[in-house]
Amino acid sequence: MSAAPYDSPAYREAYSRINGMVVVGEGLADRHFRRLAQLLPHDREELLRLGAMEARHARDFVGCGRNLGAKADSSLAHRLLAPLHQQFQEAEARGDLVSCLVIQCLIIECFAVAAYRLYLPVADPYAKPITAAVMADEQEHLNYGEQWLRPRFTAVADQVEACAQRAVPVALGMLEQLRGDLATIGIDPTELVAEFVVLFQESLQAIGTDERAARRLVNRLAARALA
Ligand code: PL3
Ligand code: FE2
Ligand code: FE2
Repeated sequence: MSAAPYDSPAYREAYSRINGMVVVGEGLADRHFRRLAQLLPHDREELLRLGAMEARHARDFVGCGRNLGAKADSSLAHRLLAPLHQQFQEAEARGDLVSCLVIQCLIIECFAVAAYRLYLPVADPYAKPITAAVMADEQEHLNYGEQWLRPRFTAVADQVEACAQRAVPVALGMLEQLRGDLATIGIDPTELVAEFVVLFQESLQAIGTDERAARRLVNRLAARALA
């Protein structure tokens, strides 16, 4: 997919909205990890460290926008990310730690890895190394969630599935509103959904879901976004 040139007004405008999504999403991830640090005192230090990485990602991506002369447009981002954040808060309020972990460490992190993977080949020379470094961090965040859930799989399987049913459509719904802007910066939105599906299925399998069940679940949840 061919992107508009980095220095064109069209690119800059689309970038400010996508960059807003990324910066607000990273800030939210920071808050979620700090909540998780409270909920899991045993892993407090590690979770605070992961949160601090998210805060740095937010700052680094602000720099990417600044480098292109694009100011992050966060109003759309706040609106689009609110439902997912709300699901996290509701889960926390009812003491559903498993859903908190699934929302942040599996769904949001799979989404981030998928997005940055597709952005990497079309990123400008300033953003490219930053994106590559961030991607490696996100993988670590994903791994944290997988490692927590895997040994407890039998006990948490139903909660994981119920959470995915609610949160994955909301996560993919955000992309609907970004399709045009993604295309303008060179990311095929349908490919992004497909990449997310692959990663999320892998995550479900990594925690113990059998392959057939994981494939059926993700395909069902992504059917609308892929149509
Ligand atoms: C987890 O660490 C952070 C979650 C961030 C959410 C990312 C939203 C991505 C939307 C599509 C962005 C394409 C990538 C462009 C990068 C400037
Ligand atoms: Fe991040
Ligand atoms: Fe992350």
